[in-house]
Amino acid sequence: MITKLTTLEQFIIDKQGDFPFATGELSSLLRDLSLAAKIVNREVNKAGLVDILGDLSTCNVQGEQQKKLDVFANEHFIKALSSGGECCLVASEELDDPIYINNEVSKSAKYLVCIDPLDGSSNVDVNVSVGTIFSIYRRTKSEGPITLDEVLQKGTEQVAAGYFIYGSSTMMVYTTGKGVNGFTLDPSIGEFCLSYPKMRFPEQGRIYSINEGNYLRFPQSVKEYIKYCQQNDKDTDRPYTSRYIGSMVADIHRNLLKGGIFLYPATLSHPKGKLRLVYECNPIAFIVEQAGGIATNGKKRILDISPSELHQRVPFFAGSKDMVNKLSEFIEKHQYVNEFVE
Ligand code: AMP
Ligand code: P6P
Repeated sequence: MITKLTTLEQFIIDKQGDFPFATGELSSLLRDLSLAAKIVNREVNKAGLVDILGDLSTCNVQGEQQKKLDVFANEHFIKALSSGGECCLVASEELDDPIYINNEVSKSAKYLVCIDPLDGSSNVDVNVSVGTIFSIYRRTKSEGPITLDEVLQKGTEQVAAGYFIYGSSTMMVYTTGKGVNGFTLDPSIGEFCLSYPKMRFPEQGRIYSINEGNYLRFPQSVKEYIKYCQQNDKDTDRPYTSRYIGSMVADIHRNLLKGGIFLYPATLSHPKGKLRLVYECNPIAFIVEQAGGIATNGKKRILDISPSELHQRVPFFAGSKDMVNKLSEFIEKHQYVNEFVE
């Protein structure tokens, strides 16, 4: 039960206090992200009312038709990060190449940000929750202009990661490696307020999230796991419940609160998996692990994968420890072979 109002601002400053030598750069970067999210939230909440729906003629690097809100979100996060001065590079799902922020202040900044500005954006038009996913790394070089190889760091190197979810309420959920905390935006004061301190997966999960429309194209191990979830077994409280929103942030957020597993395997149409390692899976994996869960590509811990390119895709299984461990039993039994799984 929360009895005291703690704003995100107060929380960030309090946590900075745990690092006596901190300059405040990370705190400022987290604030820049929360500001951009408030601006995006304002537009998402009235998407049906203004001419912001509909498709742009352009396509993003994924070859997906860009919705105006995708572009709007991308622009505003880049603007906030560029003007904040604490980040020297932004890598975005919406852009082929990273943005190198060369203004006087930013070019010597020690952080870089990888972001999916509006994940699940195809759901905006049907009023379903969407989200922003972000990941913060330190530069690996202490001088000279930042280079692309500094973006391709393992997920274990993340300084911070989190998501904003624009749903029935707007929340920020993030970690800096010392647990996961959730903040709900109070529109009446324009502040994110601590609403879910120390978030942890419930011990037992019984929700599985997967697009079963791809069933015929799943590896045998995943097919058998789905059948396991559907079997009657009182002792293990099965059948489980199937819930799939189609916005990973929303599915992960629900599973984090209620317990569950999210699965996006490699399929025939996406032989490397669909989800992106650098700005979708790594930040979510950091959150999941910090909340007591597991995140894997079926054979390897997501955070241990060395990215080979910025828009690399991976198979992604993440959630409650007991459920991911059970899936792994099926994967081991079938030696889940996928040439793209390291
Ligand atoms: P800074 O000098 O502000 O970049 O902070 C140096 C390091 O201290 C960061 O990379 C974090 O590891 C930690 N730190 C600083 N501020 C915070 C904060 N507000 N929350 C969590 N960790 C922080
Ligand atoms: P499918 C949204 O496009 C996204 O990247 C994730 O947010 C979501 O979990 C997944 O793709 C949905 O993909 O193929 O099930 O529509």
